[in-house]
This record gives sequence, C-alpha cells and structure tokens, in this order.
Amino acid sequence: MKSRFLLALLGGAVCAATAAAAPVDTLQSIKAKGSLACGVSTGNPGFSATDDKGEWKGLDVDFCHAVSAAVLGDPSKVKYNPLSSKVRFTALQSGEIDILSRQTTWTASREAGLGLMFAGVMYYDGQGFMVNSKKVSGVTSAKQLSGATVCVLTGTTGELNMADYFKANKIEFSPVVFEKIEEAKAAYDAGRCDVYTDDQSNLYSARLSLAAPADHVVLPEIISKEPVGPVVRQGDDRWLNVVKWTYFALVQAEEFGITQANVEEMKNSSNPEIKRLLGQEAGATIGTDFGLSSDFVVNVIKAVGNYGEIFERNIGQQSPLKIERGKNALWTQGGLQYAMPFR
Ligand SMILES: N[C@@H](CCC(=O)N[C@@H](CS)C(=O)NCC(=O)O)C(=O)O
Repeated sequence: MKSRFLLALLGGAVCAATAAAAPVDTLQSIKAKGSLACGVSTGNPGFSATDDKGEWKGLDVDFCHAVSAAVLGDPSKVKYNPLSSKVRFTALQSGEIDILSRQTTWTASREAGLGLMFAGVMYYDGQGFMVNSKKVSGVTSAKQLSGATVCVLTGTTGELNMADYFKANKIEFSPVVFEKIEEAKAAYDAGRCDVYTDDQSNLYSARLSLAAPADHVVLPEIISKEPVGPVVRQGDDRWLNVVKWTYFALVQAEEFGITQANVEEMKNSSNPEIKRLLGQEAGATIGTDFGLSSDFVVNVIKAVGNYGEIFERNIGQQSPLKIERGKNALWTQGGLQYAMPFR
C-alpha cells in the first residue's frame, strides 16, 4: 500500500490530470461499470495492435476478451488504453486501467517496488538483437557488436539487460533511446542505429513493418528471460485470482482438448475433470467462489478458444509471424505452459 502512495507521488507530474483512485475491489467495480479497462501497447502486431478496421487484435488483446467473458459473460466489453513502456505502470497504479496486458516482463523489482502483481505468463520470451545486414555486413553474433549504436525503448527491461550484457562482455556501445515504438522502428529503418533490441518476438513483429524485411537478421543470442504476462495491482487478491485462473483455464482447456468449436459438446463429457473445469458438476462452486458464474470457463473458451488457439491465430502458424510454440508449448509437449489444477 505504502509503495502505491509513493509511486502515485512520483508519477504525480505525469498523471495528475487523469489519476483516478484505484478501486479497492476491482472485480466489483468492473461489474458495476460493465466494462474492463485494459492497458495494451501502442501497436505491436500479433500481441496488441489495431487492424485495418481499427479493431484491436492480438494475443494480449484476446486475453482482455477472455477476462471480459469471464467477468461479464461478454468478450466485447473491453475498453483499450494504448500505453507506452514508460507510462504503463503508472496507469495501472492510478486505477486508469484494471489490467495491464502488454508484453510486460515479470520481474522481482516490479513486484517488490511498484506495488504490482503478475498473474501468469502468457508468453515466454527472451531479449534479442536485430541488425541491418546491408549496414553492418558480416555480423552473425552479438559479440561482434563493438562500437554499435543500438535503438531501444526507455522503461523496458531491454534497456537494462543490454547494458548488463555489453558490460559483462566488455563491448562498447551507444544506446539511442526512444519512448515510442514507432519512433524507434523508424530511426532503425532510416539507419540511425546499427542494431535494434527488444523481446525476440517483437523483433520478428517489427521486422515485418520495415522497408526491406529481408535485409534484417535476428542474431542467435538470447540475453535474458522475458516471461511476459498480465499484471494487476497488489492488495486486491480477489481480482488477482480472477485474472490468474482465467489464464489457467485457457491452458487447461488446451490440455483437455477443449476448443472454441467443441466446448458446448464438452459440457456433456463423461470425464469428471472436464466437467469440473466447465462448471458442469452438480453443486459446482469454483466459479461462484471466485465471484464469477459457475460456467465462466465455458464463456471464456467460447469467446477466444483455448491457449493454443489464441497462440496460433495471433502469432503462430495462422499468423504472419509464424512463431513456433517452443517454450510456450504445453508442459505435456516439452514446453512450460502448465495450469494449476481445477480441483
Ligand atoms: N517486455 C519488456 C517490454 C517490451 C516492450 O515494451 N517493448 C517495446 C518495444 S522496444 C514495445 O513493445 N513497445 C510498445 C509500445 O511502446 O507501445 C518489458 O516488460 O520491459
């Protein structure tokens, strides 16, 4: 609580005009206003970006739809708030948003010092580097980047990891720091930097929007762990539980083979574990104990499908990014996605 006041003071200059008191019971306040305020990025195709019709799309956006379906029984009741890396935490602290679903890395200092809490890992990422092969020819490893200028966004883990990595490897470099992703990408594309660094998934996404994507090479080094996922304020355990178990429901549904197309049919499954997840057991109380409907998982899966469906549609094989499941496969398939038991 103390840290929230401190942060509000520190952030006061930035958000004095918009700062609302953060609700004490976020779940109750969302039900009362009938909508979910979701903080997303200012535009990262595959994760959160508007399409040509101006609609928000992406893995992080689908998570907002999932939470809206869980709480309000309707995935469309989401109000989006695009936030830069720099202002995202203040927006959550001040109560401007109910949830931050924006490629935010789960770190100790963000939970220790910012009064925030992570609810799960929607995507296991790691930081990488991209170079313009026409500008810096022959570079095949980050270790060859001595003297390079590097475009990076302020307020990101990437800014800090890069400094650590180059220091540890005794490599001189010059950071060129931006607040807006569009500015950073434009500067890199215009040749102001030799290197662009970010979470590796973002490098693939950014490369698609460059003038000549084929000229740009993502180097093999991954220099950090970037487990990114939804964030809420500390001190509101009921809300944290709702967000956390919505995430687990998506992963568990994939493990049970429950999809957007078959969820209605699965309600009649003879498997008691599936019946329990979908709230179909006689006297089911898990959903209502969370403050939701007993069949909230049915609403979630009907709205967005299971975790694997969300992944493939937005960043996997059905998307331009074509990212492999890798570490984001289910634990049963050699990955790290693992839901705690619905029991
Ligand atoms: N995972 C990193 C952040 C990654 C990130 O925010 N990357 C920048 C690009 S370098 C971005 O996506 N920005 C989107 C925006 O500013 O809206 C963190 O939590 O600090």
